Amino acid sequence: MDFTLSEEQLMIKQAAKDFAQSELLPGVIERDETQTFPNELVQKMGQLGFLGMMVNEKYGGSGLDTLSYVLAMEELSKVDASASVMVSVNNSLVCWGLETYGTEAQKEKYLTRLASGEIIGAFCLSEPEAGSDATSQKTTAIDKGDHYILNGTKNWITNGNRAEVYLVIAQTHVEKGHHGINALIVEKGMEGFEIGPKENKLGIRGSDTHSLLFNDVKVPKENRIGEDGFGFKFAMKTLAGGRIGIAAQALGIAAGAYELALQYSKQRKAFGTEIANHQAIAFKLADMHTKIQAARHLVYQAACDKDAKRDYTLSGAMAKLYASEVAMETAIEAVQVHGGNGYVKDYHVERLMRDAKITQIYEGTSEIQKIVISRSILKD
Ligand code: COS
Repeated sequence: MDFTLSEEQLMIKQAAKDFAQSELLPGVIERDETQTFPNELVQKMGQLGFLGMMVNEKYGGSGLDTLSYVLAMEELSKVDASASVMVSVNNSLVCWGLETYGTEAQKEKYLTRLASGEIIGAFCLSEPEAGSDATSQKTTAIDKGDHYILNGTKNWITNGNRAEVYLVIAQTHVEKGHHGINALIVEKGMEGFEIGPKENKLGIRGSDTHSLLFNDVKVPKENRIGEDGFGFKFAMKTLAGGRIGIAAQALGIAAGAYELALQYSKQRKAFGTEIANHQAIAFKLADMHTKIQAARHLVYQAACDKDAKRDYTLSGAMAKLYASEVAMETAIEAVQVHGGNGYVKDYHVERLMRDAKITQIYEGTSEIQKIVISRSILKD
């Protein structure tokens, strides 16, 4: 594969890098500590087109390819994974799902505002008892003719409070199992829709994660995405692309940690020389660099598969599985290279280490990726 980037792709990568350095880096430690992320920063990401990167321009998006999106995700994630998860969920799960499967009316009403970043969306599949086992949906959407009545609880929802539009997966026909599940567009403020307390998380602490409670929420039928019973397929297809975004986030966290370790190792002296001159450190850097490049190829491959309209379920799962392992490993080693300084917040690597962990968990744990990969290679 030739991953030579076009001029446009290089410009996007540079724009994301500049934005990360000038706007995200200042205050990233405080945002992590206080678990906050100012609206102005979200608005700026919207103005720069980061929130609807792959959406067609006619719906207010930037009309870019997946590889450009991945490049931007990588650069943003090097500095602030809380910002990049917002970007990933809005782009891959919410906008892509609506653009691909929504009706024209749904796109006009919701997609245009989501793609421009005027509002943010959330994707609501996980429940207290349905994370990896996603078919076991307890949230119900009972068909009442021209509307559904939605009841249940969703857990660990990214953009939980910030979002205005929520894509909610719920069971309509229990007897049909996963073929009876629907995806509904729920708006903030609908009667009976409550946002639970914010989760106090290990990492990506600037991103707001909440549980959501639905108590007899009346959702119009025109808010259903796709045919009756399409909801589980919708979730699976959407997540297959979402995993490319999270793989790119993991890649960015790994690359960010590596760059900090490299820089530090050329400055810090021990035993009369820069620590990079000690083979113990140089070999760590060599391992990091090699694994990151391997992860990058997997991530770019998955993005290129999506752009070329090839099946990307397998390549996306492999990219997420590997890149998230590399992120965790690299961030731990970057802390080690920094020694005592790595353990304090000012040097950023401890935050990257905490942020890395979630990439092995959300949008399908590493174990789920192995199910997807093994089923794919065994089915032929
Ligand atoms: N694209 C389209 N359809 C898919 C699909 C994909 N990538 N993956 C699964 N499906 C379909 C299957 O084809 C099947 O439909 P049919 O019965 O019509 O053939 C249906 O989904 C159920 O699939 P399966 O029988 O394989 O279900 P399982 O419960 O055995 O496992 C996994 C499905 C494990 C792959 C799924 O539950 C999963 O991805 N879980 C993780 C969910 C997740 O990522 N949670 C995190 C929440 S988002 S932060």
